[in-house]
Amino acid sequence: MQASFPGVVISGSGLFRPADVITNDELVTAFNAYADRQNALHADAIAAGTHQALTHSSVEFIEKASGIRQRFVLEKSGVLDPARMYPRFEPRGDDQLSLMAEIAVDAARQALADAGVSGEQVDAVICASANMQRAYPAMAIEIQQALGARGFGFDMNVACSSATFAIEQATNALRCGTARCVVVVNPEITSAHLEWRDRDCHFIFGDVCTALVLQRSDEVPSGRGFEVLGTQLVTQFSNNIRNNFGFMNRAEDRDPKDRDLTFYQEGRKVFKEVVPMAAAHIEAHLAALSLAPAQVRRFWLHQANQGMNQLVIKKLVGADAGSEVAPLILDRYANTASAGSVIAFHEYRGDLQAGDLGVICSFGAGYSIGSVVVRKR
Ligand code: CO8
Repeated sequence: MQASFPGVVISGSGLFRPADVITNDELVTAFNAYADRQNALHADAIAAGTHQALTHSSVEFIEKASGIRQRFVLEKSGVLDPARMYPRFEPRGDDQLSLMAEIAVDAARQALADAGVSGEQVDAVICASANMQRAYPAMAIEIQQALGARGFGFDMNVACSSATFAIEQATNALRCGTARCVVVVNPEITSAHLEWRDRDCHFIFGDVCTALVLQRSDEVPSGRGFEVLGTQLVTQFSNNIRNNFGFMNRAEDRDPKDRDLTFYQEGRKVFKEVVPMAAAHIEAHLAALSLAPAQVRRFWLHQANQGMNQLVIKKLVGADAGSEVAPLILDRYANTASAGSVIAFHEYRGDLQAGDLGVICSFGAGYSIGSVVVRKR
């Protein structure tokens, strides 16, 4: 006898967006002031050829190479201070809600309201993000308590693909009956692990938190939400996006300011290698569901680089990134790691009609690619 699994529906979404915005102009002005200060500080060594001078950043380069025009951050004054170049956060006591949990709870409450579900109905919380504020206890358990949820919570990190990988974990839990209502949150405080002093990457990231509610389809009123038709994940090891920060650093007598203890990448290699992988992945996932890319009304793609999305969507359906087939949000938000494709879903899902198909797809460090095929109910 074949087992029958319940269907799964994404029944709500939420987005926390910080109040602070950094425009490219502000970012480049701060970086160039930092570069000038460093060059003045090392003027003798630069003249002697033993120290490399820093080169100015440029708004034109950033917009042409990435499509990013601004980013939201939790705290901009520290980032824009040429004597500091990273955000300024007040430490909080163990008895206070941590910052990462705070933004996750905000997004989660919005998603629960959107789904028409209360905190007590939630029985699993997955906190999926490219970086966690602390080692333990799990962020998800703090968020679970703040929401008044039951059941269990756990953290997971697959960098930019954390959200889609979490959607698969939530879907499996709902299908297997180990949960009935799952909240997936993606709090991304990228400003704290981005190297703002490196002009190759200082423009790339922004802070946000997204949240999704997933439920068994028989518990969601018909006509509401998006049915999950399938999820597909793949990983392939690469050193081209990396951050070596971790609990071993102290034992290795590392300088906390070492360059490899924040985000670094071979951006051009990532671009070239990930684009064909992502397009082939989506095509194969759709084929496994007996669907063709042309049948899909909307692709909510990972938001790292406008040119990457342009190549992926051209390969799949011949459309343009930024069109209604593949909306772009990275011009306003920059790369928000795992949250990018979920922001696109959150902001560009209201016009879909019953039966319309969509694909949420992330790609990034690992390498990791995750796709979720959905149908509007
Ligand atoms: N201003 C002016 N010039 C610059 C700047 C700048 N800011 N930066 C670089 N240049 C110069 C370079 O030095 C180079 O000069 P030259 O030709 O003389 O050597 C020239 O401009 C061209 O540089 P690139 O070849 O590097 O430029 P690209 O056209 O490749 O664009 C990008 C660079 C935008 C980085 C592009 O390669 C890209 O977007 N690649 C994909 C990156 C990507 O998707 N990465 C995914 C990372 S996200 C992820 O997986 C999650 C990680 C966890 C989150 C971390 C949060 C902190």
